[in-house]
Amino acid sequence: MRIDAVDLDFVQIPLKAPFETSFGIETVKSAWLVTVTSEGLRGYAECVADVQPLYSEETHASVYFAWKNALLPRVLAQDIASPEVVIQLMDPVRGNRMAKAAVEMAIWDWFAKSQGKPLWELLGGDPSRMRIPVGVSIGIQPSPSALVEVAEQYLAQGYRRLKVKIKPGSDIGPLTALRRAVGPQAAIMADANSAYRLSDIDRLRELDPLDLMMLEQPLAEDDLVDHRVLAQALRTPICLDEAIRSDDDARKAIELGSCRIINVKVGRVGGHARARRVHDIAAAAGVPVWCGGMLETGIGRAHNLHMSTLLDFRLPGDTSASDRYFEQDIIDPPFRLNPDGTLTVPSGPGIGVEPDGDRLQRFSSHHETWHVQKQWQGGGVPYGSPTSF
Ligand code: OSB
Ligand code: MG
Repeated sequence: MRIDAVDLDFVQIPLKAPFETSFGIETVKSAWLVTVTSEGLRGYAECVADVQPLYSEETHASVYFAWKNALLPRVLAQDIASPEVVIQLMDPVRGNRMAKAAVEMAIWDWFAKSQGKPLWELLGGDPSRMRIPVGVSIGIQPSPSALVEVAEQYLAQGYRRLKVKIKPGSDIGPLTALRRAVGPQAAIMADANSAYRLSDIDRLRELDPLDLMMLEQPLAEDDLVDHRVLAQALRTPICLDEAIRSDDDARKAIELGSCRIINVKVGRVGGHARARRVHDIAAAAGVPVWCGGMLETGIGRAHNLHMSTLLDFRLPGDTSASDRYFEQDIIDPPFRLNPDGTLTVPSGPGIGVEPDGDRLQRFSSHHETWHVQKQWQGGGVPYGSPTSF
């Protein structure tokens, strides 16, 4: 396939409730939606970069810059034989994995549609996994009792595990209250988003009696070495999120013993092909993975669900239902939680969902189309001048 046009939509959707992490508080989900068009078919993806470089270095502005100046010039006007080659075309560009992933994922959707198959089939998912067990990620709450109240509502809805955001000063207390309230059987885990240092080891050891499923990314976002030390000192399994940026990181983290579980985010590792490699490496080592989330709209969520059909996604993901995040999703119908705490993988061609026209209009504050100039022969930028941003 050759891409005829790329559409970018910048969407902003209010969150139902503020989401607080060790980085700060989010009240609105904002994202670039990317649409690739070729031969009359459209492929959709969502970029998981955020306004500020807090979770990762990438931002809405940096991905725009990377697409315009480095990535799309390498992809547009190429004859793309398979979705697997897309990441290779972009390989000379360092980093910018979220920007790369969005382009690659839109092209995966396009290829699946062109074959009339759901994306999970192209990714090599398992037909037995059409209902994905899901958990919910709960932001830092104002008090332990507020956490218990929110958590009990999610359990009543059927969510299969509770992930609690923690930071120094809001950790042992709320988690202890939660464990007491929901009992020993409930699956609870914590995510620190790099808020601790190895010198906090005694504090983190106090988590062990709480029987958490895992502690996600307690230490620095680029660290595998201190995580190894911590992993050996704690009974609670360590799961890495931020620190796994590639399949090589996954291999090293497993070899070192820096984690016993991996959170796979397709955007964080540069797209589906790389996420699948992270999955394969973990599977070969007997390390379970689960699908993380970045408060995605239905477009990114659909991609995550298709990825979650691979067999080593053995633990509930952060791929919660649309109404966990938004009054209105960008897709209609939204993703709904099945009573058994699962989300159903869409069965139509490609990701099986698309942005609803009216909602896109409501939530999009900026739109531009980049047309590929067919005469482009290399050198320069192979698309028409985008409007300024
Ligand atoms: O660390 O997993 C994280 C959201 C934004 C950025 C980072 C993270 C998260 C979440 C939310 O935990 C997961 C979700 O429900 O999408
Ligand atoms: Mg995380």
